[in-house]
Amino acid sequence: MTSTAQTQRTPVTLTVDALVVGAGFGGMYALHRLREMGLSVVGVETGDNVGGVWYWNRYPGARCDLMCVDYSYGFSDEIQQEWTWSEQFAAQPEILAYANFVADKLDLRRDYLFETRVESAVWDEGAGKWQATTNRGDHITATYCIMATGPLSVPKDPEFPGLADFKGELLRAAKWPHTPVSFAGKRVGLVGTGSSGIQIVPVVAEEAAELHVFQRTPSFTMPMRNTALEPEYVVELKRNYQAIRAVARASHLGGVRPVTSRPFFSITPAQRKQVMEDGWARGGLDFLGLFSDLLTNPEANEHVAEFVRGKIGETVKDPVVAEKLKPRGYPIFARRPCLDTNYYESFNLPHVHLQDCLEHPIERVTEKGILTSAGEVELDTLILATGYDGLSGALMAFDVRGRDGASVRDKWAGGARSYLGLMMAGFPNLFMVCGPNGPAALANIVTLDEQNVNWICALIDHMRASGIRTAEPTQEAQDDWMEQVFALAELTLVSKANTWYTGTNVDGKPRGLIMYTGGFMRYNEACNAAVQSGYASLRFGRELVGAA
Ligand code: N01
Repeated sequence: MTSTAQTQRTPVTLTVDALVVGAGFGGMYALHRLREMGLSVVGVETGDNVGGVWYWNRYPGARCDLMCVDYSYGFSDEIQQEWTWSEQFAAQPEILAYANFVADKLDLRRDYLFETRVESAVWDEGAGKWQATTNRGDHITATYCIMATGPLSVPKDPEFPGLADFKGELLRAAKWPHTPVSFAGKRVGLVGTGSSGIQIVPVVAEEAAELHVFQRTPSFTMPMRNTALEPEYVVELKRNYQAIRAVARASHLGGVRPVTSRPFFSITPAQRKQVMEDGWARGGLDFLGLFSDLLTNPEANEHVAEFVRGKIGETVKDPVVAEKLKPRGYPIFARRPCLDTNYYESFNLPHVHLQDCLEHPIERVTEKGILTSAGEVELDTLILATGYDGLSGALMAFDVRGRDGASVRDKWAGGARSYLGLMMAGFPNLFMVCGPNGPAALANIVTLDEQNVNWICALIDHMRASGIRTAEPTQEAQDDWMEQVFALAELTLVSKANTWYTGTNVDGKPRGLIMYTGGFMRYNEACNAAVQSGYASLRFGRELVGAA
């Protein structure tokens, strides 16, 4: 749902050096870099403006749970000096304003076709180019195709039937209306208690007459303890940006979050408790960096999980509700860590009701509300925060065909496979930004976007300087990379939970952790090694197929 009716325009036929799909942080930077290199570029974006996930996700409470100092571009000192963040963790309107500020500054919009969705991208062997079509009837021929389609851009509706029957207001966190929504005096239902649902609950609870939170799997969430940025802090931040970015680029997570080399059992129980109390009191994602073996040692993980369960018990007054909110049966942080402001506290309000879908599963949506095995809950408004077909969903949502007409949908039917999360065997000159099998959601995405785009641009630069028409990874190189991805996945507890990380949230999707879990720094080293080897893992083509 966009803010305005779709703008009328006539279809265009374009021949460009590069097509960039998406105007999120990755796509915006890709378009800028490629243009700086002297290439003709066109960007295509479904929304009517830039911002990607921050354009669509306008739900109440939407806020980045990474610190702005990490979740912002570092490629331009001018941009980081001119832009001033107001809070440690910015809210969606401020992040969207930032995306627009960058787009203005770099004059990005003139090369975007907005309100336009790419429907197919097909490799034309004879021309050695990509042929793309859009839902507006456009035809784009491009030498390079950059898929900056985002790891979370295909929302997922729940499986239970009856959504179309609901006579009240139906809202989706992932595609929130651009006009204000009022909950005053309303009976509101919310399905989903991942990062989105956890942000929505406290804000809607402030206004709604009744709020029913339909929870299937409880998530672990920690206090964000967001603060306004003091002017003195901002001055220091701006003075030190270059050093901060350098630390982020050389870190495990692509950010400046504290990390430690201290294993859980290396200190006494009393010390561990104190470390966790201090981390909890500081808030933010500091807690994740308290122990080095949190995601590799199940016993250590369980101790930390129990500490957090204890905090839930201390916060939620009704012991029955507290018990239902305590996550069990999967390692803490194997699902994406959430940060909240007053999530658990909301359940102390008399008009906020936890509906336990494990005990009483949702059977269907009715005209009046939601029917569970315990009965019907009548609602005026129903909010779905039921997640996404993550990582691979975006590239499988439209028709992408490489050599011999092979489609990404077929190639990835058994699970997404790629080389460095950047390229695919059999898909020449097609690049992914933040693609599956890279660190994706396990690293700070803006640092990763910049690193990916820089790698892609360096390769394109090399190709143009050397008269190379096509580049693609060899099947062996891709298989080697995937072996590394799978071997590392075996070592981490992250693969042990049912989440969008492992694809289990989508019916029929093969289970598997399709993210590189070796950390951003090691990933970056692997990408650099590929360049230093003279791109030995890539097959280069200099002639057009069939050319004399
Ligand atoms: O989605 P999710 P999300 N009946 O998949 C439930 C990013 N993000 O939009 O777990 C009942 O985490 C489902 O239950 P279960 C972030 O990377 C970032 O919240 O399948 N419930 C789950 O509780 C995050 O990881 C920010 O049992 C059903 C929920 O829906 C990613 O987006 C903010 C159901 C989906 O949770 C996705 O988060 C927000 C059903 N039939 C999001 N079907 C930042 O701050 C699904 N559910 C940067």
